[in-house]
Amino acid sequence: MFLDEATITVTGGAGGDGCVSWRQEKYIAKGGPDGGDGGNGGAIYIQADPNTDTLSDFRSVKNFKAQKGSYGEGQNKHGKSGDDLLLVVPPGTLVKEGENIIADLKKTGEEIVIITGGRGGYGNAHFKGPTRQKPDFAEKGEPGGTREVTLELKLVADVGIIGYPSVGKSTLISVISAAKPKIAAYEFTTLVPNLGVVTVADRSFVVCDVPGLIEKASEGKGLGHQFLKHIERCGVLLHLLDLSRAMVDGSIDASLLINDYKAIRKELELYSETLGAKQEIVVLNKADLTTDDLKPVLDELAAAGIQVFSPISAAAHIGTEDLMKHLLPIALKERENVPEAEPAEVVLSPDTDSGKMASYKITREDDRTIRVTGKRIEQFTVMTDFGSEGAILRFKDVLEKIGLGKAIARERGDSKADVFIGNVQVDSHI
Ligand SMILES: Nc1nc2c(ncn2[C@@H]2O[C@H](COP(=O)(O)OP(=O)(O)OP(=O)(O)O)[C@@H](O)[C@H]2O)c(=O)[nH]1
Ligand SMILES: [Mg+2]
Repeated sequence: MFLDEATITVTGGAGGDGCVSWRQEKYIAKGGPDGGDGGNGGAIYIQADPNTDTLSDFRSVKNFKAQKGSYGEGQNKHGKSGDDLLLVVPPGTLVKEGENIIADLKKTGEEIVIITGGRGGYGNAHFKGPTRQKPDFAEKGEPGGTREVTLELKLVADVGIIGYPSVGKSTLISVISAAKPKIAAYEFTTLVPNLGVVTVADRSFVVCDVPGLIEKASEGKGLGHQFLKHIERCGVLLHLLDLSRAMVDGSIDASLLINDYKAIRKELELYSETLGAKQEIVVLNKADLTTDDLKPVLDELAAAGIQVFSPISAAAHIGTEDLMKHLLPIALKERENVPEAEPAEVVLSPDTDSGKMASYKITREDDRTIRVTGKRIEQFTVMTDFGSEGAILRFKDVLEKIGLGKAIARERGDSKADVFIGNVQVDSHI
């Protein structure tokens, strides 16, 4: 198994600012307040999508921001909400924050709201009431939150390359993918499986090259045995036959290829029913070693029930591209045989904060700093426009109502400590 990983930063769209505006009325300089609310900022979703194969897109672009909400305007016009942003990942992707798993997006369509957008600020029309006829302030839009998350995907190989030692399995994977395995003319060069990602057009599939198999591999002989369980999970097998193993005194003895093929098949079938039943594509490698017409050889193989897709030369890059084009749809189709997707679900991380204004915590961080935390009170504070007298009065009113003003005063005593609500310093406004 191969781990694909990417760390990204997601930022919700900021809410748009509310608007301060007055109705235009005949003969009245300043009509009633008609400033509209700002639009909410866009959220970011992460969704499992079977049309994506790896996390490689997230290695080039790492910062994602949803759209901002628009400003409110006069005549009670509310700002437009920012567009949400959808990030698609292959099914099976884990979303983690540090070591915590926040979502396991197993099935097609499963999604998580990874960050919400900021709320749009209220316009001054919102604040009109019996005690406030002419509210001359509006809220600022709430900034979108930011989170750093890690995406993690265990890649199961779609295609397993099998065959005798030295048939060119590692050479092939090195040609079709960025994998850099050891390649040598002696047997059992490969000691552990190599994985590579093959990209054809805009899709990818994962290929696994395992140590060579030999007779009695199913009983543990050679090295291949312990890796048969890896290829048991592949969607399709790519069975490599090696022309050089059938060359006797310059001519090709097809019966030797048939023997090789059957010997490997026998081991697969003995190892497990699953492996024996797996779809298989047979290719004949090292075709560059002869200029002879290979048709009679292929015919003889076909007569023995072995359909060779094509002769290739991994080392000379002959036929490898066509082989990959042929494999792509088969590999993708096999993925569908993974159990059918259940209806989409939304996974949300638990929220420990009740979201009420009065749900807050006061922490004395050190002699000089007191910090108030709480989702709603922090949101309210960051949205307050401290440049406006009216907004500051409203801020003080709210603190009074929930008893926070007194609670801060108690904690602060005579200390003159700086007071923050979230990250906003507020001691000059309380
Ligand atoms: N002429 C020729 N030689 C090839 C071709 N492909 C691989 N070889 C050679 O065959 C030898 C074995 O290649 P590997 O890719 O290491 O074979 P392998 O199947 O991975 O071998 P093990 O890991 O030992 O099972 C090397 O010397 C390669 O250069 C080919 O298409 N033509
Ligand atoms: Mg090898």
